[in-house]
Amino acid sequence: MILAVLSGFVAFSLGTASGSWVVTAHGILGLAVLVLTPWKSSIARRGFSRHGSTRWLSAALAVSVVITLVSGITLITGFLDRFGPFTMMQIHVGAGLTALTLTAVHYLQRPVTVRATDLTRRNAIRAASLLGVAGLAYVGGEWALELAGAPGANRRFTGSHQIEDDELPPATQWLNDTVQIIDPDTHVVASPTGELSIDVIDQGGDTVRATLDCTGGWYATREWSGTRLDRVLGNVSGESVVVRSVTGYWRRFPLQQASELLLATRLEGEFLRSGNGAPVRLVAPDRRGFWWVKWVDMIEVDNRPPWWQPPLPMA
Ligand SMILES: Nc1nc2c(c(=O)[nH]1)N[C@H]1C(S)=C(S)[C@@H](COP(=O)(O)O)O[C@H]1N2
Ligand SMILES: [Mo]
Repeated sequence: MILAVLSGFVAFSLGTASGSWVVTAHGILGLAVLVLTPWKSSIARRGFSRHGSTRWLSAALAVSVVITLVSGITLITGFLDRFGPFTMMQIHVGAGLTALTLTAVHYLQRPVTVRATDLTRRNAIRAASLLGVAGLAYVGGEWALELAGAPGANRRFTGSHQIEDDELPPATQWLNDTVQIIDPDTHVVASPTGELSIDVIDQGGDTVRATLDCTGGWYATREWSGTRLDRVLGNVSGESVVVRSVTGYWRRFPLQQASELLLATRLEGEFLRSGNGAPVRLVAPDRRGFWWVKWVDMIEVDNRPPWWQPPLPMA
């Protein structure tokens, strides 16, 4: 289960197809937890009648594991993207993290000591067959989705479903940022080469086709245009570049990657809408949506390493 959470975290941060095996591994580990459920629940039923004080904790753990599994499977099938105010991915991640926390508490209350005799050949074979069964279930599931024509059958390797070509990417905030309404005529972006007007960025003549893939579970491949980031940096030296939003939201990138990043003023040739980051947003190909800083107002280069930031945005 710990492995399932770890692989889930990696899958969440992932943007390139080379790491898609992590997502597959996450699916197989999740199914392994599912295969173990009937067996574990009979142990739990006995435990439940014996220990009065920690029963509710165990019950909450069981509920969060079930919600994690059900939402995970729902994500894969793609039949339902939301439940109430939450996206299915938010439910899956939230329940998964709750299950992890409750497992830690459960373990502290009833520690299980691993004995040398547990590491037998027999148990190794058991673990291998468990993963085998889960792997077969995964492959079988993929086939079933294909046959049933489920929306989940053509999801991206990240698990995200596609936004229709004629629709704008849905205005999406990371935690509690709010859409900014900014006057493009007076807005400037502070950069190492001075203050840049939106007009100048708009006339950069650079265009990229890139996939915006939100951890919320959707993606959209679109054409973005504006000015490549390296062009506005001149020959400044340093280790990393920070791209900041008027809201305070920011992300740090390796300076050598500046030529792959785009300051975009347009989406499919049209000026951006406020919800999508107007008048200027970052386009970060092969990175998950949370790297695509909207409403950019500042670009700074310094000597800190690129990893000098929270792994996921904090604001
Ligand atoms: N300033 C700022 N930029 C942001 C965000 C945010 O909350 N604030 N959300 C990010 C996330 S999580 C995603 S998926 C994309 C969504 O882009 P869109 O709203 O154009 O679809 O913007 C990113 N850029
Ligand atoms: Mo996102």
